[in-house]
Amino acid sequence: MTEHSAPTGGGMSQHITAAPETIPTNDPEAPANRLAAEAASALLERAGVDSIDLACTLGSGWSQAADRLGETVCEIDAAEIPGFHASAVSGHSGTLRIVRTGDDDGPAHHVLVVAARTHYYEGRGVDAVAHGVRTAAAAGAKTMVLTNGCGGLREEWAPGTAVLISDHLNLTATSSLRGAHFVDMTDLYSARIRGIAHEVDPSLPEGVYAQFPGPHYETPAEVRMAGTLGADLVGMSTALEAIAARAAGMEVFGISLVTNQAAGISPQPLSHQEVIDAGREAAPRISTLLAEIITRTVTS
Ligand code: 8IG
Repeated sequence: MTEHSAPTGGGMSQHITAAPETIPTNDPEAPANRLAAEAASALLERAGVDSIDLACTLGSGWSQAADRLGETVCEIDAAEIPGFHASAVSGHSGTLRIVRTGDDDGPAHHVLVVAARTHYYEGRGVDAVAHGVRTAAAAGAKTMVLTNGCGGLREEWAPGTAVLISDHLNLTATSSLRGAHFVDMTDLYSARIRGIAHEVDPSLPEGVYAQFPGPHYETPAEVRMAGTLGADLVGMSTALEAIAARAAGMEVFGISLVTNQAAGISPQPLSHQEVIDAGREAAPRISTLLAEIITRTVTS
């Protein structure tokens, strides 16, 4: 139990005892923040670095990007770091990697590559979903890069199209924050880093990403609803992580790989195999793209 000072009517301080899971997420003593601090220490110690500059979570289709970022300082089985779990989904490897990147002549920069995402649909709760982001922040990352594979609502976006996330709709009916932790979400997805991405590839489209809880895909009616609400992309990650990243003070960049057209957009049914295949086909191209965006961001 953690002691909290609560103001009373008379201006006196009264000690109340809060159940750990009710401590607001802006309190460093919240279990989620303590666990993230522990994970960050373990990670930095294993890597032998003082801090990281940027972290990137790899979603479906993006796993090759880590190899193009620079020299691997260390790669760790995620299950060996507090709070991380072996990944449940095929196509997700379950590792944490520290990579040294940047110009040969300039200072070294360190990137944490999280290939161990916990999805909301795994049922471990929102703190598990946000753990990678909070660990990155605790390890010093100023920037959080979130990638995913998702369904596209625009017919012109063939599977294999990369789309910059300009904003999101959180349709999970929950938050990664708790308590009186009110955080501004205006400009959540950094216009500055989207600008860097457009320097790398001016043709990159932008879109609004809707996070559904999953694990089922949407019905065609739900996809039409999402489109009416303003979504261009539908998926099962990213929004809750972006919220936690912004709350931790990080600059956020999101990029989606359209691995399939969302239900009802094309006449074909969705399949997990289609997702894997689209990712494999797009991997070399999008990995190079992401590595270039990250390298420029971390050195800018
Ligand atoms: I990959 O069509 C992938 N993830 N919700 N809908 C949702 N998540 C997805 C989809 C999709 N494709």
